Amino acid sequence: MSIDQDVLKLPHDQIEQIQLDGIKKTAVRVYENVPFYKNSFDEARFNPYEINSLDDLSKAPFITKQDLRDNYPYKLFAVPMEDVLEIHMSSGTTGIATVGGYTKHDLDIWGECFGRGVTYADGGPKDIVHVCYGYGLFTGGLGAHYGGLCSGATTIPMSAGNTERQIRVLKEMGSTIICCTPSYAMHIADTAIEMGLDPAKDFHLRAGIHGAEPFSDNFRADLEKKLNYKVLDVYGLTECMGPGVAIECMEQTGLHLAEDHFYAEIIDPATGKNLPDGEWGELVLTSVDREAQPVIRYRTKDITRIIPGECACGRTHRRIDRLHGRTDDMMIIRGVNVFPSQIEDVMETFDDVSSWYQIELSTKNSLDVVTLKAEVNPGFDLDSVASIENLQNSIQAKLKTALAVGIKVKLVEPKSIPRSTGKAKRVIDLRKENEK
Ligand code: DLL
Repeated sequence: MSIDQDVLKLPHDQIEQIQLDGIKKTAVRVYENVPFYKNSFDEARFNPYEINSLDDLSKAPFITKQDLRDNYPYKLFAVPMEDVLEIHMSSGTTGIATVGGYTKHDLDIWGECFGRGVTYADGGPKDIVHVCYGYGLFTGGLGAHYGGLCSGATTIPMSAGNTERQIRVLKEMGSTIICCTPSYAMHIADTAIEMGLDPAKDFHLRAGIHGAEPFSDNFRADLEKKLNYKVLDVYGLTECMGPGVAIECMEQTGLHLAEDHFYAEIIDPATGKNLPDGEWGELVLTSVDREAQPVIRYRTKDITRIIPGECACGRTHRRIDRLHGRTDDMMIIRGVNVFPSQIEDVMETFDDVSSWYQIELSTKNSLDVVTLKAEVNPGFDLDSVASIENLQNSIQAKLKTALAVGIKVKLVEPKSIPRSTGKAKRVIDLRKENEK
């Protein structure tokens, strides 16, 4: 496999033709091979033999995570099991895990999609790609691994964890592109600094391909400064392949969808109706050519928008905006809808507060209580009660004005919030436990 750069610059009507041709075949294939689709298309009176334009797809019913769970483990496979070469699974922390199956073709496409990200970072055979997403059922490690190989780069399968060894390898083996969650990249940088190194000089990184969790522009700027490299955001999900569905280029103005493999719609999550380009809503994805487990109109619950217009890099595949959260991240606090990213936006306006935070939801006297634990930056005097109270009160007041809801702020010492080698846990919901 190698990365075809021409397909990334095709006129958009040709990309749409690839999408239409692929989806026509895929919709018929799932209808004929997967009982779930036969039933759901019939129920919605959607005829897969009559797709004549991409707009016709909006008549198809959605598929949700619950449908994937209900069909656990293999009932959504559209090929015989002997054609399935690999299986991945989502973590299943909020219920039954969801499964993803891949044929040889699906693995090739996956490698190509993530490998595009390596080339977006101007990377290729001369690069050393250091993969410290977790290997295993999580799609991060192997997805980035296949991408590294497909781009022709030397690929180091570090997996996540053992941070001191990551640092030694980064320093001694000349890794130029690092792939891991943004929070783990920050943890690696901070640990290196604590070890007396200057990762901006001692590492040889040019780029990081970071994703699997939201991260703010400030967090990105901080990372870029500490590691002296450029951060490209990568999006993906187990249900639709894994990382590489969309990746940023060096312009950092949104993530190019791999439009020859995925058709994206943005819908209003409340009504399910399609929204025009530019408007924020829920991302819905359809597989163009996945074999083992294609999805038709998968509701991702991720909130983004299609960025109108073309990217300055000249690639024609449309871009989605950086994700600000998921419809199910939304907390309803005393009737007010609040997203963690809104809290983060307020916190970022305070210089003494770092980007490590955790939101704790609890119940007291049947009322929701939200406590924001935020680490102060090293150097802030936590021994001075007056200065802590002052800062806590100012953050609380600003949150109240911005969100119209009372949030208790508790400033904590640097490094007191647990670090993760994978996705950072930003919200801890204790409300069910409090009810017991
Ligand atoms: O997180 C796949 C992945 C691995 C993506 C490595 C990027 C890099 P899941 O564990 O199934 O798969 O979680 C998918 O993570 O629906 C989003 O809510 C969130 N997510 C993924 N990428 C981003 C991102 C992997 N770049 C879920 N920004 C998705 C924000 C992201 N959230």
